[in-house]
Amino acid sequence: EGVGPQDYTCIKLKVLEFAPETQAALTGNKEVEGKQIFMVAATLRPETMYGQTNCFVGVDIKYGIFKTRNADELFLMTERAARNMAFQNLSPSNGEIVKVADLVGRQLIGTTIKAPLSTYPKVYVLPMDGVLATKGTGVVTSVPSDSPDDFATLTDLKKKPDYYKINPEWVASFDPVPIISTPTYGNLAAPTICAEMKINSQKDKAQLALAKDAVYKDGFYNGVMAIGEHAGKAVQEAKPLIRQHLINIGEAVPYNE
Ligand code: A2H
Repeated sequence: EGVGPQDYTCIKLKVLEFAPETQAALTGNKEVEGKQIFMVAATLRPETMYGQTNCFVGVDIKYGIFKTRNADELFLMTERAARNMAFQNLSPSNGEIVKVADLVGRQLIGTTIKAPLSTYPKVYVLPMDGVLATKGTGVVTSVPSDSPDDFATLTDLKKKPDYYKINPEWVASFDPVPIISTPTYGNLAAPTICAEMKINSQKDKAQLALAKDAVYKDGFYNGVMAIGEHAGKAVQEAKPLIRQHLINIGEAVPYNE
């Protein structure tokens, strides 16, 4: 990271229902009532969105709900991301940031969202240790089929729901979905490489960094879509098409930092 500008796709994860205490805290907030709230996740792999099983936040990270250029829509993300977006034509006016609520990641755990293209109609917001407040939006959408970090974290949560203070039902039926196939890692690249490298937890950071690199490169250069409108096409070809489609239908926005 930090080598140069990064072209992200920000995926709009529509909030269906906040965790109960958070819903209570937001009730009566006139700026929030009647608005559609989106948790906004920055990704480098828009073509993997079919495989979303959940979304990750950092429990101690501070988030805000911000006005956007669309009066009916609010974005939930870090203030740092809101500041960047304010100079990318995504806020009410150039350079303007309007925050309507403050939240901390812990309050978001258990919130349900609608993740664009996901085969699961409703997924949960869950905790991840490694979410950085200083990258993207501080919200990470989880694709455990193709991201070793996401797979290792989801596996931790399934093994130790009490330790991570989550309801086991929020993870139990959410298995990785085969979405991309490669000759080296088959159609579940992240679970395959985690097994091969004996990665047992999100805490295996050095191993995960190597796995992430290997799967990312292999998926990009050798991957073929196994699901969706572009099934059978190379990932390299499908990636910009899926990205543009999500932007066209209003479910994603381009974002740079
Ligand atoms: B990627 P780069 Cl399937 N903290 O999206 C930690 N990680 C973050 C983050 C944050 N604040 N914001 C974004 N990310 C993750 C999908 C994906 C991603 C797949 C495979 C690999 C992969 C689903 N998660 O990233 O440091 C997001 O996860 C491997 C590079 O800017 C985002 O893309 O290069 C990626 O890290 C951005 O990482």
